Amino acid sequence: KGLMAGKRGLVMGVANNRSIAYGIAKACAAQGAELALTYQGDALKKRVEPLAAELNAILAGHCDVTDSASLDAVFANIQEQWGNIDFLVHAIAFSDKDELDGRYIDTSADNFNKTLFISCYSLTAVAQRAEKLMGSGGSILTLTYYGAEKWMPHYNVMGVAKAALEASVRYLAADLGPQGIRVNAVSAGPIKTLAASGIGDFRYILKWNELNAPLRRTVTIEEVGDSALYLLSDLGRGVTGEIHHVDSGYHVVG
Ligand code: 0WD
Repeated sequence: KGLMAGKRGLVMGVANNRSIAYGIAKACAAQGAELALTYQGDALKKRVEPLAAELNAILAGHCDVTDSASLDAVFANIQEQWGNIDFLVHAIAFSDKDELDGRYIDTSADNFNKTLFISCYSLTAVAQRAEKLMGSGGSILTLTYYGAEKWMPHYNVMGVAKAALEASVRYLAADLGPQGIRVNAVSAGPIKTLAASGIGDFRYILKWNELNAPLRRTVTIEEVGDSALYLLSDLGRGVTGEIHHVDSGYHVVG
């Protein structure tokens, strides 16, 4: 029963119950998916454990994408427990808070590298490992933001990372298409999460979207989750390399 019945998926990037990854995980679980969640460090483990229990999900372990051994361990763990997976959600991004304010031109080389590595390269790193566990095809989904396409105040180096992430979606889609693995992104409108709280003037961005998006409101993690279902389930079986906006239509006016 359900759009995701019989499907198993790994969801990376749940930090708490406000995380977009949690909204997607909830939507998948409600449609019958079996889930595995990763967490970044012990502090987040405490938050993720009860969410995993609520979703009947297994914990696939600690994963910091800057530590390839932790990535390998997570995928080895999944392979051991499940053998294969049908989908993967990548909802991971990071940049130094000090540089999500002010001007892009002031980005340091260190934070540029870190931001691009964690927010962009990590999708490729997980796709390399997921490919081996998606023998009969699969669906990989990442999260991006409109700041990849247009200048946005304070988004700075994260906008550059998201532009590279969106290009990665297209290249990965071409590489993995012959094996029936689809790679897509949801470009979500602004949502108040832990990661978003690091962005300068975020409340103003939310308000601006409320006033100017065609639907005259912001989106919720539940709405992002429901749209993600289309790309993760067989409903989206003909779709790959796509950047799907779930943003109350803001991208047509902004
Ligand atoms: O407005 C928003 N919130 C939008 C977010 C609009 C459009 C897109 N997005 C994207 C983000 O850029 C990100 O890619 O959605 C994705 C999920 O972000 P979120 O749900 O907004 O934020 P959050 O709940 O904080 O989850 C992101 C998590 C991290 O949380 P914190 O806040 O502790 O950094 O990404 C994970 C971590 O759990 N993460 C990592 N995971 C593994 N290794 C790493 C890392 N090195 N760094 C961050």
